[in-house]
This record gives sequence, C-alpha cells and structure tokens, in this order.
Amino acid sequence: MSGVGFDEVRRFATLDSTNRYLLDQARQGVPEGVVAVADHQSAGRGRLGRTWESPAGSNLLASVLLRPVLPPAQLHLCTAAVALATADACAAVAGVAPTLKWPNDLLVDERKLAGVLAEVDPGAPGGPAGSVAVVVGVGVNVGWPGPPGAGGTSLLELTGRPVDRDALLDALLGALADRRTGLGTEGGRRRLADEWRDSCGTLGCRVRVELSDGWFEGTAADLDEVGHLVVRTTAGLRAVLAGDVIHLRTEGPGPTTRGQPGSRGSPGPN
Ligand code: BT5
Repeated sequence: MSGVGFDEVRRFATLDSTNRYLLDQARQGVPEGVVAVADHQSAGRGRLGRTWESPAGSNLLASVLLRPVLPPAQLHLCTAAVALATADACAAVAGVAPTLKWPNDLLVDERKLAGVLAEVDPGAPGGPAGSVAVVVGVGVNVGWPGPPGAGGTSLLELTGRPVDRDALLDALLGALADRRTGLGTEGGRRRLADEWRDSCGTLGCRVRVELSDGWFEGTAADLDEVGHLVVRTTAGLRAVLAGDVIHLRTEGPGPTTRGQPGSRGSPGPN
C-alpha cells in the first residue's frame, strides 16, 4: 500500500460497516489516517438511514478517519476530498471519468458508480486541538452495479474488464493525500471547493431538492466556498446545506437525464 500518509490499512473479510468500525475506533482515540476496508458489509450504511449493498468480494468498501481542524460549516469538504480522490482513482486505474453529483454521488451517464458517506463525532478524543473526527466511507461499484432498480453501474460494466480493487484503493489514497493536507489550510479548502465546483455535474441541472421537511425545485447555480449547493428558484437564490438532489434535466439544449420522482420527500414545495 503506497498511499502517502495512510500507513495503516486494516482489512476485514466482513464488518457490519467500515464507517461504524472507524467511528468506534475514533472514540477510542486512534490517530487520523487509519483506513478500514471490508470485502463484505453486513449493514453497509448509506445516507439518512439507507443501506449500501454489495455482495462479498465484488466492490470496494473503504473508510478513512480524518481529524481536520476546520470550521464546522466546512465539513462538507471532507466528502468532496474523498469524492474527488475516488474520481481520480477511477480515471487512473480504469479509464472511467465520473462526474460528481452533489452532495455525495459519483455518476457515469447519470448512473451511480460510487457513493460517499461522511459521519462526524465531534466528541471523539485523540486529534489535535480544535479538530473533529470525521469518518468518510466510500463504496465503489467495481464488479457489481448495485441492486436492481437502483440505477447503478460498475467499472466492470463500463470497461468490460475486471478492475483490481487494491489498485483502486491505492490510487484513491494517493489522490487523497494532498487533499487531506489541504483540508487544514484556508488555501487548501478554497482549492478543494474550486475543484468540487469544476467536477460537479449537478451545476446547470434543473433539480429537485428533497429536504427533511419538504422539497423544492430550481436550477443548480453554484457551489459556495464551503460546498453548499446554491439553487436558483423563482423566489431567488437558496443555499442547500443538506438534502437529496434529483437531476431533472440539463438546462438549455441537451439530453433529458434521469428523473426519479421522490418517493421519500413529503408532499408539497418547501
Ligand atoms: C450513499 O448513500 O451513496 C453512501 C454510500 C456509502 C457506502 C460506503 S461503503 C464503505 C462505508 N461504510 C459504510 O457503511 N458506508 C460507506 P445514499 O446516497 O443514501 O445511497 C443509498 C441508496 O443507493 C440506497 O437506498 C439504494 O437505493 C442505493 N444503493 C445501495 N447500494 C448500492 C450500490 N452498490 N450501488 C448503487 N446504488 C446503491
């Protein structure tokens, strides 16, 4: 394993969740940079209580423990750092260049290749003063495209050949090293936000934003300097801190893309 700065990769045949495992480790004070990888998860986590599925031995399931010193409003950038590193790794190892869908998906032709989940424990001991423990997990569909009906794809499906999961992890950790350092400086965070903006396929799309208490539609206009999505609505610009985004279509000429009517959002605009 050559990922600079990630010296300890803990490998497991089965875990309930690599995120859960590393959050527990964080509470026990393990240092930042520890990586957990599992061949199989019995209770893989998605966002908002959803599950992440993957048959044993088919996909990359990994989490890293970060302990950045950064303003709480900028914690989104940890997700960005891992998503960008994952996209780089897919390009380097498989020749596949996904776009990022805000806030946490990697897509190829609107199909989900990978998902990122960041979980925070502000009270976990062991980091530098002012730091917060953030576990960022990523599931990359290497050989299995996700459950039927979920709209996923895999590197195998996209390239027609098997892709080595260890090589992918190695490339991911290598691509994360500088970005991880950048999380600790203002300039580094600005660069990350810029990179995220450049890679974010959500910008320019007509979107439906599902929040815990409703939904609204608009056009994704920008990512602000801390990674919040700025949506233009008929009532003006609105920043979204957290939520699910559905790409309805690209504004202007261009193909219609996936439109999945929300099944979870409560009815009515927010
Ligand atoms: C995510 O959630 O996309 C975050 C996924 C993070 C998984 C990693 S694996 C390593 C680490 N340890 C964990 O326990 N988790 C992280 P979300 O946006 O909520 O997407 C979840 C939804 O995607 C599910 O409700 C399914 O509809 C769908 N789904 C489940 N498994 C999938 C897969 N392998 N590929 C594509 N879609 C999937």
